[in-house]
Amino acid sequence: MAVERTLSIVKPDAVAQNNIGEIYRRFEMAGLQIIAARMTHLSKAQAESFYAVHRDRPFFTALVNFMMSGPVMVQVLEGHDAIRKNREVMGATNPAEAAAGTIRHDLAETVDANAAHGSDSPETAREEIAFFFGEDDLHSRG
Ligand code: IDP
Repeated sequence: MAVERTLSIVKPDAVAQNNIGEIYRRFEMAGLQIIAARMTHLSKAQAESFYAVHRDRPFFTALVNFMMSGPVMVQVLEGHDAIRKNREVMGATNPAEAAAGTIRHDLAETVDANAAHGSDSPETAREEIAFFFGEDDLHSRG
């Protein structure tokens, strides 16, 4: 499996609960390297644009409001099979359905506030990384 990069977000609920370090530890334990990271507070326009693919879904307004409700950590994770591996470490979208030991099972309670985001395909990963970072921000260590 190729070395991939994926965009990860520690969402406002997990930042508010002081879980940044716990989530970063889980990424690193899974063999994912953090090659870029920044704390930011999304504007409404940014949150709407980032989740534009969901704009016609019934939960879109709630999702946007939640994502702009507090600061988030955005990071690029790199590693073998990084996109799938990150989603495995995060667990299912709904914490109630997430496997024990995953971020969403252990650190989140509702599908609205589910602790973490991870890109779902190589194409999405490229777009989402470019949404937050330039090439010069990425510090790949091989
Ligand atoms: P993912 O984050 O696991 O990739 P997506 O289907 O891309 O899941 O949905 C994006 C985000 O929208 C989810 O992480 C979750 O916070 C929110 N979401 C998805 N489905 C629902 C729902 O049925 N109700 C409320 N929020 C939802």
